[in-house]
Amino acid sequence: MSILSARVYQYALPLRRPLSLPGGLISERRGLLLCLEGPAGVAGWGEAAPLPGFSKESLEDAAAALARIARTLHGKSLPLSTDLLRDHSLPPSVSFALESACLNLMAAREGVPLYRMITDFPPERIRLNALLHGERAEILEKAGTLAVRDYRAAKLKVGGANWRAAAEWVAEVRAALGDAVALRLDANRAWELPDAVAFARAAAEYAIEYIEEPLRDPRLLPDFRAASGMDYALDETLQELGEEAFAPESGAREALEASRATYRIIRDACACVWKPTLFHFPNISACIARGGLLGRPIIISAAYESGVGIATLAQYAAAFSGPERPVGLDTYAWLADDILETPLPIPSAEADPALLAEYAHNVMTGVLEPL
Ligand code: OSB
Ligand code: MG
Repeated sequence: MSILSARVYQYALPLRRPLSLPGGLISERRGLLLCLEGPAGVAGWGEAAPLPGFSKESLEDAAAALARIARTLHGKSLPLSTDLLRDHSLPPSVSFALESACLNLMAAREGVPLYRMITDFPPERIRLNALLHGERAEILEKAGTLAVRDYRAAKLKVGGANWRAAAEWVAEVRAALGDAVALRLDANRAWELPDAVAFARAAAEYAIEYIEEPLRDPRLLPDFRAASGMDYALDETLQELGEEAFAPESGAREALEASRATYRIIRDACACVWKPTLFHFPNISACIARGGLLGRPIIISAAYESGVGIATLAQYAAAFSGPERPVGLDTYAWLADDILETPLPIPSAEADPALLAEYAHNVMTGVLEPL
């Protein structure tokens, strides 16, 4: 199938409340959409929404790169050659937009959801974790509702100068959650090893599933696990790994043997949190689908994308995380509006990826600004 047209749009969506990011407070989410059109009017959408403070590229960088690659796509046939993509050395958000627009177009043409382009294994639903982020009182109130809403996991941000205060906060949230909901933590690399270990020992009685990125220095993650007994997951560290870590298992083992430290960091991780908007390169999906990252479990996660991006991430979640492992799509709840005719049925404890794919076909192009 050939690409007949490639259009780029810009959106700005209000947030329910200002979001505090490393780069400052934002009150609206801005991003870019790529719409590829094939024969007989079938369309495939992809989203590039760099997150200030987390993405290396700015929105302006992404817009320039997306517009540039879009101009080369007319008449190209799908699947695109990886060489073409590498030649353009696209920023991660744009690489994700392009991959997902192409996969969405191929899927639309076959009348199936995107995840069928990656896997034959068809989960009818995915599970979502609840994100506990915001004011203290709100977090406790939300935590108290999750068990009856059938959530299986919640994710809480921890960190800060005082590990004792962090452990007390975890105790309070665990009390509000009850015992039925798994509790995941994220320290965004807040601590030196001794404080992280002290925290983990104090928090152990609150049944922590894992903590994302406890350490300022990720090379010490295996030591953290050995000393504290707490499982850790990789997030920021993934973005710093070489591409050899993503190659399928056998090749990766050899390549990684050369760097034993990296091999241990991945091997000892209980999961890898993958946010395609923040971290992506051509062919990464195929590499991971074939067992890259030493086959560690993948938790697909969002970065405050619009409904187009979130519905796509639900497809990736179906393909990479499977039906039982809760994934991180709850950032959608922070948007006060969407560019879809019908907003996605999120927040919720579970979702049907095929249904979300259908919702995401109906983009309100009238509210978008052509680039
Ligand atoms: O630190 O994991 C993070 C979103 C944007 C940027 C960074 C992070 C996040 C999330 C996503 O926490 C939500 C989730 O993983 O459940
Ligand atoms: Mg994280």
